[in-house]
This record gives sequence, C-alpha cells and structure tokens, in this order.
Amino acid sequence: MPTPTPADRFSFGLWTVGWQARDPFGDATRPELDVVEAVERLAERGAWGLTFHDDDLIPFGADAGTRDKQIARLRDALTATGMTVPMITTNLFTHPVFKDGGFTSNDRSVRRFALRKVLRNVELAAELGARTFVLWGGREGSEYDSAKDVRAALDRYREAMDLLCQFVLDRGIDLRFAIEPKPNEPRGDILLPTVGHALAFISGLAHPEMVGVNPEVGHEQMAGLNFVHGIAQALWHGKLFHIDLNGQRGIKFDQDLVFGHGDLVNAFSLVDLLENCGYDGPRHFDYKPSRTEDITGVWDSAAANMQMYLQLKERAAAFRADPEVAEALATAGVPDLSTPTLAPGEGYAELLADRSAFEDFDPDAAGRRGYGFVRLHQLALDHLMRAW
Ligand SMILES: [Mn+2]
Repeated sequence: MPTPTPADRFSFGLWTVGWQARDPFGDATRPELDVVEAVERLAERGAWGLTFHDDDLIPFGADAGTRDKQIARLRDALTATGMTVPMITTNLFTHPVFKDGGFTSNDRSVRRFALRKVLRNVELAAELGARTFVLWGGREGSEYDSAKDVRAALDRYREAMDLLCQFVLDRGIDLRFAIEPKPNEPRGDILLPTVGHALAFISGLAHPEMVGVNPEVGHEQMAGLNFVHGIAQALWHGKLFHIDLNGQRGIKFDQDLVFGHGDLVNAFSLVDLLENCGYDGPRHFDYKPSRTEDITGVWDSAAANMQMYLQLKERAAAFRADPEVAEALATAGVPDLSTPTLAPGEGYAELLADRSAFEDFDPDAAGRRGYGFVRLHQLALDHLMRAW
C-alpha cells in the first residue's frame, strides 16, 4: 500500500473529519473535534494541508479574544506538525441570516454583511499564507422562480466578486478565488450550478484572471455530468485553481463519500488526467466520514481517501506505460486528435481546393473503420483491477 507524504499535497477540510454527522433526519453521532487534534491526526497520516471555513475554526459571533486564541492554537499546531493552510473559505450558509443567500440575498443589509464577513476572512487567508480562497454559494439560489430575479442576482454576484478582487489587488495579497459549483442542496436550485455555468460567469468579471473554479466530484455527478470532462474543460480554460475530491453514487443527495467510493472508473480517469496535465495544486478531499463511523472510522476514512488517490495514481502510471495500451490508443486514433485539422498555413480556400478532402474522399470506407474504443477501455479496467 503506498504511503502518503506531504509531497503528495493532500489536504482536508476541517469540516470533513470534524463533521459530527448531524443530518436533516438525525442528531450528531460523534463529539466535537478540536482543530489541534485534527491537524495532528492528519499530519500523522501524511497529509499536507488543512482548510477551513471561518466558522469551523472560530464560532460565529465569537469575541475578538476567542478569535485570536483559536487562530493562535491553529498556528501552533501548524508549526509543530509542518502542516500548511493552502485554502480558506467562508461560511455564508449556516446562520439563519443567510437563509436567502449571502452575496445574492434579496435583503441588501445581508449582502453587505456577507461581504464584510468574506473580507475579514480574506485578511485571515493572507495572514496564514493561503493561496486559494474558495467560494461555495450553497445558499445563493431559490426554491421558487418568482422569488429570485436571477439576472439581478448574477449582477450582485459579479459585484461581490469584483469587490473581492479589487480588495486583494489593492492590499497586494497573493490570493486567487475559486468558485465551487453545485446544482442543488441546500437550495432547490443554486446559482452557478455547474463548472460550465461558473466558467461563463467568470468571463464577465472585472478581473477574470484572478478567478477560477473549485469543482467537486459529487457536485457535478449530482447533475449527471462527467466529472473528468468538466475538469478537462476547466484545465483548457486555465481555470482549475483547486479541486474537491470525493465520491458520489448517482443523481441523489450530496453523499460526500471517500474518493473512489462512488464512480471508481471515473476516479481512475480523473487521477490519470490530474497526474498528466501539469496540475500542481492541492489534492483536496471534501468528503464526510459516514454517520455510522466512530472516531476510529473517521481517521480510517481520511486515510482511505489518500490511499485511493495513490493507488489510482499507480494504476494510471502502469496503464500509460503499457505498450499494448499505446498500440490500442494509436488504433483508437487518440493521439491523432492532437493534429490540427488544417495543415500549416491552410485556410478555407486551400481546404476547398483539396479534392482528397471531399470530391475524392470515400465516406463509406471511412465509415467502415472500427475505433477499438471498447478494447482500449477494457485495458484501462484491466489495469484498474490489476487483472492481467
Ligand atoms: Mn459535497
């Protein structure tokens, strides 16, 4: 079994291992977890970073003394273990004040309060050296179409993002923002529901270069989408600033299972992509130890996330190194897709003059080609299962 090390850049949200397993139908099944214990236990298991929402570390509404003390305790634990805080995010969803959203609440006073809460947390991110600031707008949305002017809400969302970028620029903070899409839950419909929606929104911001996405495996799968395709497109746009790894089984409530405990085949392709695309950001786990687990199960599941990733990384490397796979990829034409469709210097005039492209082309012959995609996929699964 591969052993995780800080070089693997594995990070965990404090709200993941710290989840007390309270759900809409049942009470907590586990006691509170102190941040110092979280840092120590994760570091022992080879993790590199801890991430958190402001309210995970500092209770909502806590006085300045409590806030300073909690930050100091975290700092001491980080120093003692060598752990880092690569990402920070803000809770704009738990307190009743945010029941209609933060940046896009219909109540202007709530929107102003939300902005102040985030700005305060951006300052904390700078103090702790976080390089990415995630924004998950879980309450930004509606249950009733008549209750939310979506175009106005997007104006307010943009207003918020532009303000945050200006703040970071003016203060000289080395920080990028990453929007985390989710289609629904807790709201009936959440704004910026998928990676594609978020990418389109970012292109209309004042500083699009400062804003990317933080896609979560389960969130895209809740919308029935192929997570690997979403990640590939985010990479194509240069917008994969952060990633939330976990597991989900189909179109249902957000399960936050251990990475790979949902669609394992898609997880294999995801690791293959991440390890071969030049992504050097955190491998961040946003999962929840299942409600059935005691504290032993919490740490076993945390370790399982890292082990799943490393095992899939080994399998993907073996897949890529296999000569039979290389031959199957060539038969399938996968490398050929990287060849531009037009020759160097060629335009539509040259294409129109090329008789081999149309007049002399035999579409029936080309239509008889077998691509061998199934054989290629079976080879991938053989490697995934080590079945050869
Ligand atoms: Mn989730």
